[in-house]
Amino acid sequence: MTYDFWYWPGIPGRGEFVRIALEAGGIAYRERGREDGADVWAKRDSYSRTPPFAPPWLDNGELVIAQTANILMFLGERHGLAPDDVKGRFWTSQLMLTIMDVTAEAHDTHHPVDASAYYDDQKAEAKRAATVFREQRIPKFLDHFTKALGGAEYFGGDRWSYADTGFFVLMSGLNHAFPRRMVALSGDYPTVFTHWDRIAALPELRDYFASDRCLPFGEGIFRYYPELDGEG
Ligand SMILES: N[C@@H](CCC(=O)N[C@@H](CS)C(=O)NCC(=O)O)C(=O)O
Repeated sequence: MTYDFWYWPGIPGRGEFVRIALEAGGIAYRERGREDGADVWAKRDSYSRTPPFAPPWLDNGELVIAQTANILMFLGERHGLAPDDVKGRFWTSQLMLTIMDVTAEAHDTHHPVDASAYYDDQKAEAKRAATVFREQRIPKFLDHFTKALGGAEYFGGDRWSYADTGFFVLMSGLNHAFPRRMVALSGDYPTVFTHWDRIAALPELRDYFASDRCLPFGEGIFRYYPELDGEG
């Protein structure tokens, strides 16, 4: 069985959280939004039952599942990408929802007023939002993920889950958007920076990272504007 995976072409975006779990889990999928002639919005509008509001979504012909964290909970259960006890399942989902919260906040640093307007039209507000995000929110989240990891190798204990691969995407995205700030924080939160490296080194992801399926962040949710990265 091969999943149809739908996301915008050209950028990793929120789709990357799902894509990396599919790749790490060795789950067969087709990246439908990147195929010639694909029309993501038209496809979305074609669903009459359980329609997605926005990409990413997964379609296996029987189920159409949207919302990044929800898709991952599904994949976690179906494909063993999360612990299978109640505590572990909800803990993994909880972490993933927090990762998506941080992601939304990171997006809002460059588009704090209007997601459909140009960055140039909201630069002053972006600078203000980015300062708060950089100074207060990133450390607060890194502190939380340090506690969440505890002394364990992975969030769920002794095996990686979709929360670990999702965390990897988040750290990579933050590093793309706020490189100076992340370097400055790396000494204060060594546990989570080591964890980021640990997931980067997973043998399950080696082929993916070397493939053309793995795209640079570019102009997606995580964007690099030097003026939003502060002094470090
Ligand atoms: N909470 C949703 C957000 C989905 C979302 O905002 N998707 C973006 C792309 S990353 C989109 O295309 N949104 C179109 C829209 O909101 O109109 C999730 O986590 O999947």
